[in-house]
Amino acid sequence: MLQAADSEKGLKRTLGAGSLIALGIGAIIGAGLFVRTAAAAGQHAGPAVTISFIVAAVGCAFAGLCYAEFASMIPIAGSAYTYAYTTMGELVAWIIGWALILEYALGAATVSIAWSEFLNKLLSQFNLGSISYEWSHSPFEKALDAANVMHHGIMNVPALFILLLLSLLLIKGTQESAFVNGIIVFIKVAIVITFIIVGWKFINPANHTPYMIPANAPPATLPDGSQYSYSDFFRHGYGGILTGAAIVFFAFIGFDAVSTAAQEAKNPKRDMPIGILGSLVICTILYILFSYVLTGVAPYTDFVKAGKEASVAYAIDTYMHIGWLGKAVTIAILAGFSSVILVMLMGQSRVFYSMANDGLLPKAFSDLHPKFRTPYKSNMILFVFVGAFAAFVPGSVAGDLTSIGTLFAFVLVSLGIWILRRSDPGRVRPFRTPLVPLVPILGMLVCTAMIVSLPGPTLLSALVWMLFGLIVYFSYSKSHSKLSEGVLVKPVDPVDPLNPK
Ligand code: ALA
Repeated sequence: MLQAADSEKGLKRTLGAGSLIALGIGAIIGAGLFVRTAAAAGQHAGPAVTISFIVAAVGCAFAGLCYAEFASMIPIAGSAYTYAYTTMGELVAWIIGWALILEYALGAATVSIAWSEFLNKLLSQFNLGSISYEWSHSPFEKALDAANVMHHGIMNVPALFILLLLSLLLIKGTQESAFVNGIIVFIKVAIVITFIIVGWKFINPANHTPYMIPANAPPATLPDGSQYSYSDFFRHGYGGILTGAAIVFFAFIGFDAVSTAAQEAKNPKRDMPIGILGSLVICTILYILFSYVLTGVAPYTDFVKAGKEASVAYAIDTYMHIGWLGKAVTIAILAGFSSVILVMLMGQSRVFYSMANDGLLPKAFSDLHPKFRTPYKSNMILFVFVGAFAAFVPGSVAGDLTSIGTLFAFVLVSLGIWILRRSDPGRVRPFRTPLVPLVPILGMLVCTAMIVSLPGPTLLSALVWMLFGLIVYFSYSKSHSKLSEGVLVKPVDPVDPLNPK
């Protein structure tokens, strides 16, 4: 990390504001929009999931401005881990790095589980049968089929399959993926806009009335036959909107990718905030319109029942009856998810790479392939780790953990900007977060509010994960740290398949 400063100085400044916005949009539209929106609407916010998107976007905007200051100040392309290491010391960096594992690794697992849902949908849309419930769900899920037979998940094989495929692609590090990624970004945005325009005519005003879930809403029957009650504070009204925000927050994850391109921006001072906020604003508008149409086409209660899986394709097939659109959406979503998984797996291996270079993780995480120059061992270890979650954990749990990890990193980054302004006021800051400390404080507040609104057991799992991280740090990383040994090694940068130099 410290050392990486030298090796990354050579990046060319080629990106203008428009390219930065496109980069952000490409990294963010995925399972958050196409899967988690329906879950948030069905279980917590109802049609008011549109407001959830605004709350999540506000949290992202505050944190995003803080990210931009770090990104412009520290002369390397990197993640929050790198910023923290340089400015707040090793322990905070470790904590952020450990939280980022939740963001990237579990984010990849969540999207691969969503990929599995849509693959099954595609097979049924083309009458090609389906992968059985048992082999496309985690052991923690069960559902009644049409014949009233109960099925229990065993393992999510399609999720594992797509992860394997993309891990192999990353190991090979083909530069063609940058081109393919560009096409996928275009398809993703096109399909969102098409759904909004075509779906608008199918909105049934009754589905939007009342707009927030009332406290006395009747319970819905889940696919496993049990009842889902809306009486809990976080399952109706404003509490529901807040939990909805924490869930759809997933849809914004990845916008910090823009900040990692700070060194390639032509004019970071002007273009970084435009890139970060521009992609956020455009996505927020698309997300609000999309979720407005989705909850207008189908009643929100459908999304806890039959339409729980592959919800967008379900709504089109069930209420709009436009066969071609359902199929086109499913294909586009499968392609779109693949690009998000790729970015997340790559982001994770980059974070591992930096941590291993600093000595905090074993060297295997930074070993490069002799021919492909990619961190292949790290990619393989990551596949096993992410694959275990994808195969055996429900998508909703993995998704919530991803949101917690990311929100937590946002809180620390916001705090870091505030601390650094006081501890090192004279430092050169090509981009300055406006209104410090107000913006960092608001960022911390909104993100913390979203964290605490997530389900208790998931919060507990995240806490256990973070404590486990501290044990690893104090029992291994601290004593192996290159910084503490005073050893600086100049690493060779791995190939970045999505951003070839
Ligand atoms: N924002 C990305 C998605 O929604 C992670 O899939």
